[in-house]
Amino acid sequence: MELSNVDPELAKVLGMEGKRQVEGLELIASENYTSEAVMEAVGSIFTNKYAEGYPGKRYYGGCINVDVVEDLARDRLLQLMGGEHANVQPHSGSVPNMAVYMSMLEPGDTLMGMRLEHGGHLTHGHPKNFSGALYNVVGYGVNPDTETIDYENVRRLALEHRPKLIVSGSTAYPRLIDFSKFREIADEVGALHMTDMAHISGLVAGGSHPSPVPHADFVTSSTHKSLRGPRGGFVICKKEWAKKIDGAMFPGIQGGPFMNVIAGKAVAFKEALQPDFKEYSRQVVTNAQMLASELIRQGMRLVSDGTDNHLMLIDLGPKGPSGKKMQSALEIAGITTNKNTVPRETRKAFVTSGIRLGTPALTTRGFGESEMRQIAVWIRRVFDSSDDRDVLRTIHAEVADMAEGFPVPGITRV
Ligand code: DSN
Repeated sequence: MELSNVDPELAKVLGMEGKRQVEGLELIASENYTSEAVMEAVGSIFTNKYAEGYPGKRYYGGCINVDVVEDLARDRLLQLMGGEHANVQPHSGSVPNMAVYMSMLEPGDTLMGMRLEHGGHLTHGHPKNFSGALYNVVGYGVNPDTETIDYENVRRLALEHRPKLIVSGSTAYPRLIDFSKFREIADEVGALHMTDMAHISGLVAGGSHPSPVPHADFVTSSTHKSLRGPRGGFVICKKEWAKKIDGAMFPGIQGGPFMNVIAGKAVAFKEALQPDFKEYSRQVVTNAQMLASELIRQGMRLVSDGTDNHLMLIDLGPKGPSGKKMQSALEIAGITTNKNTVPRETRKAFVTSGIRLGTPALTTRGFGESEMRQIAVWIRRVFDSSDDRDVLRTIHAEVADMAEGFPVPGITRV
């Protein structure tokens, strides 16, 4: 391997990361394993090419091949998701959100989005994010009893504050989102509607979650979560906004696109168009629902009492270990998760009272319902013994034993 000749130090860490990914259980709801074909494209010579601009209209020569790549990615994305225009250049999931805001809003305009502690994203108006700093943000949340989106309250807030743009979508919401209701509310108050479907884009692609595309003026997403592509983002919009969105992305926000990553996106979109991706997305949801019901059977409390999608939030309660503590105990046990705020959070955002779990990555490895039952048992044991390193190490050995039977794409040797 050339890398170990050139940089043995880096090669060593890469090997250790391979071992971690193979031996552990990846339950971070926003992570996944790309296919070898996606990694091949991302690691290809397309990384050598500058291509500022868009296919047929570049600021550099020599773009004959990368134009084909970007057209493939855009066409496949529209074939997969529907919609009228796609931009596949965003380096991440935050960038398309910024592009929509920059092209549709003036600083000081009113933006409505879901509050972070109720499941929204930083870019939906958090005060420490550019979105909260530049715009007048009105946050909506979940009903405290049902812990599901209170659409009547969203409507009331929209009528009161008259936002120019309403954002639907979330990063930690375990239930289906009714995008048609957001459309109705946006139309009632004369607002634009943007859906950030980053978490569920793979489920939408596979037909396991209703699509926001018919109901939103703009649909944004990252590509590396349930959609199983390389790290990056995209935006789909109506034709009337295409020029503004493309201009906001480049030259407004970004410079040269990562053509190697766009090549990886093209491959991932092709993979998501195959019939087995539908089966994959169904299994992600089946696994999540099994894990959720088994956790409840083990006596854990889940926000909204379950899940309709790929993720769930364990509410550890004010007396249990904090999210921070539970995350690190689970990590010692070989289970990777992230701490997360819960709707009635009493602790700080870096501590939290919740743990977020998701099944896209394990489903890619071939985990099914019987493994989910066992994982629920381990999580309960970690919860009960979060200070007992012996118990955590014992669980780690059991976890590694199970994980060994499920290969990770692209890792043949550890
Ligand atoms: N950081 C991502 C997540 O984990 O959900 C959101 O962009």
